[in-house]
Order: sequence, then structure tokens, then C-alpha cells
Amino acid sequence: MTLRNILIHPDPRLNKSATPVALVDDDLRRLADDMLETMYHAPGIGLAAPQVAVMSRVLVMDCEKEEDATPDPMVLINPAVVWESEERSVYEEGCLSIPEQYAEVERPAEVEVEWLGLDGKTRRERFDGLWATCVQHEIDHLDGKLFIDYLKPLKRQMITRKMQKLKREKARA
Ligand code: K1U
Ligand code: ZN
Repeated sequence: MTLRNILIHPDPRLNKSATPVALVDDDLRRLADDMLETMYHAPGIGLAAPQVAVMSRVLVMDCEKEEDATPDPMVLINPAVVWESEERSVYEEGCLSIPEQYAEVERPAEVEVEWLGLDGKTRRERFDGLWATCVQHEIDHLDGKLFIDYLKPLKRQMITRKMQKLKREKARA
């Protein structure tokens, strides 16, 4: 397994829609392993392939964030929301591609998602709580959307400028 580099906003690859996976093969299984390792190492509760510069519709997540909880890693290939609740919930979201910036985002409280597993079989599950927030945040990444796109333009610009400064400082270091 290999730790992959996480792209930092602004980066054009984070604003592009990813391509559906045509074949679940060993390369894809390696990518999923690397993404899980990268997510746990960050640490984070989710990661989408475009964040590691792979423009394929793959995401990983594990929202069991208590230290003594049993890990529950999930790999979702070509995920699609097939149902969403009318009830909304607000969560203060973060993003590994926008480090140390957090903002409240309102989303459906529950969603049902269909995807392909690493065995190539179709799965369908209903998510609630943090899992629902996370899976929607990750599917947004696959559609080239970031959580800051839900914010007012001024707040979004402020965060983008902070990230540009961070990237300049990292490049100089
Ligand atoms: O997609 C990403 O950038 C990962 C992101 C997922 C996410 C967080 C919060 C709401 C929705 C989606 C993160 O994992 S940010 C880091 C984080 O939330 C976290 C890190 C360590 C422990 C617990 C949470
Ligand atoms: Zn993110």
C-alpha cells in the first residue's frame, strides 16, 4: 500500500467530473487500498479519487471515528444517490483538500446510495447521521463540487485566498 498525495484547493482537477469505472480489476483494488491508507493517515473519514488526482468515480469512507471503535472501511465504485429524505441536517464539514477550514453545510439527513463493490456486485444502502453527510460530500467530489461551493461567495473567496497562500508557502518550503 502507498500513501498518495492529496491535492489542495484550488486545483482544476478538484472542479472536474470524474469518469465512471468500466472494470473492477486489480489496479482498482490497489487504488482503493491506497486511498484507505491515505484517508486513515490524514486522518479523515472519507476520500474521493479526484483528491488523489485519479479522475475515476471511486470513494472510500469510514465514519467510525471513536478511537476504540472497530474500523468499518467502505469502498464505493460508481456511487449514485437513488433516494434522499426531505428532512435536512446541518453539519460542520471539513475537507482534506481544504485543510483547517470548516463550515456548516445543509444536506438531506438520509440518503439511499447504489454502487459497485470491489467484487463487481451492485450494493444499495441507506445512510444517516455522519455517514449520510460524508457519502454526499464524497459524491460531490466525484462531480467536481467542494463543500465551499455551498457557501456565500465572500466566505468562499476568503477560504480560497487562504488556500492559495498556504500553497505558495508550501512551494517555498
Ligand atoms: O473528503 C474529504 O475531504 C474528507 C473529509 C470528509 C468529511 C468530513 C466532514 C464532513 C463531511 C465529509 C474529512 O475527513 S475532513 C477530516 C475529518 O472530518 C475528521 C478527521 C479526523 C477525525 C474525525 C474527522
Ligand atoms: Zn472533501
